[in-house]
Amino acid sequence: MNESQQSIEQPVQWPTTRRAAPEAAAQAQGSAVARWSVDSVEALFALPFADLIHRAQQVHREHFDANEVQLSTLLSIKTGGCPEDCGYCPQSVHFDTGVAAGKLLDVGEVAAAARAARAQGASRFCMGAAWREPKDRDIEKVAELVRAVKAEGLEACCTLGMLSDGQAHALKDAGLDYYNHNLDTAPEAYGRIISTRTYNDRLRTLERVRDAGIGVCCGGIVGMGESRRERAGLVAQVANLDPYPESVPINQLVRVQGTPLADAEALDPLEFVRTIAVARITMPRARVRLSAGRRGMSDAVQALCFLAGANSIFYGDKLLTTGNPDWEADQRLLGTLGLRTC
Ligand code: SAM
Ligand code: DTB
Ligand code: SF4
Repeated sequence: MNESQQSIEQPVQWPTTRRAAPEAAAQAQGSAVARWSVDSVEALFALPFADLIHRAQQVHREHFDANEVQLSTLLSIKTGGCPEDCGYCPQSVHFDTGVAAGKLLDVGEVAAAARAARAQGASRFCMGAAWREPKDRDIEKVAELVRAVKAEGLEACCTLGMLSDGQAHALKDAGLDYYNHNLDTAPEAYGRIISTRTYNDRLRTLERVRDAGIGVCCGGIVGMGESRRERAGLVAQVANLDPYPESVPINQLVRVQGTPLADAEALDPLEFVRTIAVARITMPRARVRLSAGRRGMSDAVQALCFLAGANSIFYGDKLLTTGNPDWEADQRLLGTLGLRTC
């Protein structure tokens, strides 16, 4: 066995407190928790493709039925006009993308969308808002939406930006099952993509969500011009959250005209598949979600993602503001692959 294989087999033991935030790690009191070094994650990326997929398959089958895929439907409940400057996002007020700012949807509209999603087979309904951080009065309204989604028999997920402790608890009290808050890229790449908040802001919200007892959904975007080492850095950050998230969305950048990343070089599809495999290996029990970017992927690439351990998709013809394969196309693909849904 060579050196890089050894580092893969034994993720480093890193003294840390329960939290993965750098400042928490710096105050480590000694409890040893397995952590993935960036080197060990990068070594996974560098495996021969067949070995990487085989390893991911083994981990996947140990923890899940490999023929089952979970379906989450997205709805933008408050679109556009966001004060943040995330370089990938069509909803930022800083970029001219043609996305108009809208108001928060009312409970009737959301309940109808949730009912339709359930009728099409989705089990989770994720509501996204283009906010940096909600106001307390927004949380009261979103709590009502969460209750409506739950009443339709779906798991409820929200992604609303940064939260205070009180807001996280209020969402938990309303019955929220999951909160999506992505780290998006490696810490060292963050400043190239976003200037209006820090990585630690993100980590703090994730901690508040966890502490409130809400399931954590956290992943990132690849194809933003990052290096492979930076992709490994993102996966290591997410995998080292303690505990790691229940859901891990891996998005391929949707290049939107008007955003600074509109002309980013396209990522090699096999590198996307590798990212899925590495996420599966480092987070064995997580739902790894093949997320944005599926419209640009062939059925063959999506099939490879499922082989690499993806076991969830965003399902429905729209993501937040951009397109997604329609229900019929996905039903066909899942049928062709013999995948059952849950
Ligand atoms: N405003 C909240 C926030 O940023 O957390 C919630 C909504 S935001 C649109 C949710 C996530 O969508 C982002 O964290 C990012 O990972 C993803 N996203 C946004 N634009 C994207 C794009 N063009 N391609 C891929 N993923 C994108
Ligand atoms: C996630 O990781 N991806 C979703 C969801 N969480 C909120 C959002 C993708 C957005 C793609 C661009 C758009 O449609 O606006
Ligand atoms: Fe705003 Fe979220 Fe888009 Fe960033 S990703 S601009 S925070 S909506």
